[in-house]
Amino acid sequence: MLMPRIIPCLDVRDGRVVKGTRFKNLRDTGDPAECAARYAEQGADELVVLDISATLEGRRTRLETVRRVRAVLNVPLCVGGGVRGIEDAEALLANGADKVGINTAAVADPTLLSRLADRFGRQCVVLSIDAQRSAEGYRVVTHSGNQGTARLAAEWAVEAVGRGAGEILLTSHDRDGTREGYDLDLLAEVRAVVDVPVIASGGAASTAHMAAAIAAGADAVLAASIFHDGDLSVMEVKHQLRERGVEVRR
Ligand code: 0VR
Repeated sequence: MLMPRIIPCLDVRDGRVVKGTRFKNLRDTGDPAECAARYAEQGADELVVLDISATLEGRRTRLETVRRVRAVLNVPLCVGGGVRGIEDAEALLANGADKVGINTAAVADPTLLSRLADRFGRQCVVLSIDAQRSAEGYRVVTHSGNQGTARLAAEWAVEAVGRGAGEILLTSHDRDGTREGYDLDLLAEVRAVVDVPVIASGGAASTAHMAAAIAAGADAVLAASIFHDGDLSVMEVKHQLRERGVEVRR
């Protein structure tokens, strides 16, 4: 059994780290490279940078942000947000990303996943699923949470892994930024149907939340708010998880 990874997430808009709730009301929380260096120092096992730039200019600075974060990071780096195809993925990987997160473009054209896996290896291909609870179940949402789809999270995860996704970044849109804890039902549903690593995301506010997600089958736990707001350091999270009997990397 691999040790679970603790993954801080930098939501970056136009070159600045931002944080909101349910993808709205975004506030500036710092410089990406400074945040990355702090988390690496604290013992993060991996870092996710999610580019949610609204402007073309912001998307142009994305590669500069990746280069600056890469320069200070000594752990794997996954970059997502606005990745539309092979060229975008290649540019990110060439500038220091180890993995690329894809959401909207993969829902629009699922064959993109197999083309990415064939070209770069499936370990580089992270399918990002943003899911919203609905009467029919957990519905996949795209376009930064602004677009509902007919896809249900678990069945989309199965299809995507079959097409080459090597990992699933599973974000509860309902829990994002709320500090209410991960959506464990969503996690259990996806965990039950795929055998690739699953990263729990959205809602973390305590080590108890993280331990619960790990117990529900998460291979990694991602958090943004609690790290950016300084509630907990990665080091404190790891110490508290060890006290709970969860073995994590030193
Ligand atoms: P926390 O609840 O703060 O730990 O959030 C973790 C995770 O939900 C966020 O880092 C990130 O996935 C939110 N995503 C998006 C977004 C935030 C704002 C705008 C767009 C998006 O497209 O994923």
